[in-house]
Amino acid sequence: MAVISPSRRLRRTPFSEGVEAAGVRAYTVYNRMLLPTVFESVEADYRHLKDHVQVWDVSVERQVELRGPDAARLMQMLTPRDLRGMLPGRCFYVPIVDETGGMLNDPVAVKLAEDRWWISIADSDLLLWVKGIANGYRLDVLVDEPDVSPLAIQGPKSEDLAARVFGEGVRDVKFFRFGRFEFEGREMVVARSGYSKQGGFEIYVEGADIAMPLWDALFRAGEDLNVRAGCPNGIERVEGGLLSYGNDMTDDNTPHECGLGRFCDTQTAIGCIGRDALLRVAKEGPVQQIRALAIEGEPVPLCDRAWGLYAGDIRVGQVTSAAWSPDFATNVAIGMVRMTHWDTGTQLTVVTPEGERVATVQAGFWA
Ligand code: THG
Repeated sequence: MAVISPSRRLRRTPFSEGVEAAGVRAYTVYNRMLLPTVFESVEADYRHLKDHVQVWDVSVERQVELRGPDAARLMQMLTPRDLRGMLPGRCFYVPIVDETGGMLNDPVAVKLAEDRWWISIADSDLLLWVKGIANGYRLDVLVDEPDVSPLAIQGPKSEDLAARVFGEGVRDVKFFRFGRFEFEGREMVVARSGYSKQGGFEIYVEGADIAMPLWDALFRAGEDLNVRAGCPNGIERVEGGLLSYGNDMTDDNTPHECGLGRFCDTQTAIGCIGRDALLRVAKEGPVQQIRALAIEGEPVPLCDRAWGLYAGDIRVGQVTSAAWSPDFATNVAIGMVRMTHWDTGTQLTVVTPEGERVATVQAGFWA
């Protein structure tokens, strides 16, 4: 494949210097910004992530900030997850839906205060939708993208590394909650979260000027922990069933099709723009749903277009992410499968660019 030409439209991040010095080998584009995908190799990065600790430049997880008296009302308009019980200091994984119940994004909502929220977005232009709603409904709320760039610490040794830089107090931060911790005189939001199943933290770095000092401090502090630069790993996240917006689901899918029904309280999410549409579709139940699939044979190539899933000649779904898993010694995959063929153990044919393979519907994800 050819390289991508750099330009101002393709944004660098406040950590790009560090990422380049660490020897990044490949990037993807996410929210019009650079997201590393490979350092040593996807397999070597995977092994290291599962055994040690990595620091990830996930600046592409841009924040949509809501600030003002109508912030909480606006947040609830965006999602069918009931936010009434959500206290400041909490993070919620929230499906965001349009008026048809279609998924627009699957961010992490961070409640800083009753009148101040960050929506830590996946790869779609959510800012435009949120600004449109705020203005269309004449809400008393400011909506913008602040200078905040998340930096993730992921892997089994991430708590030790975080404690060395932010103090022992970070050990008490519970999953999907955050605390405020000081670094070089600056208060930082540090949450226990991240796009891996290996555990870790996400630091919401406010102000590009403090980004490289924090990056450097983490690498200095983690030398004997074998800390390395890393990135969301294409093998590990499929094993763990972490969905990728734009890959595994789009605005054509409801949260229920995405297996995100557990994050919907559509009955009580009063004000949610997609509520009526979701109440209608939820009555019938989804006719297709995300499934874990094992694909037999040699390692599959990267999945850059949907691979058809067939039962004989009949198309019954598609595979949207796949990778060879060294730990499970099979190709692990995420697909959308029609109801008639989604039961555990169902054997299907997947058409990969390298030919047909047997794909078996799994009971759940691997990790
Ligand atoms: N962290 C932050 N922002 C993000 C991501 C992140 N923005 C982009 C992208 N990732 C959004 N998508 C996801 C997908 C999965 C999860 C978080 C964001 C996730 N899911 C857990 C799971 O499925 O096991 C836990 C969900 C829960 O129980 O609440 O973490 O990673 N800041």
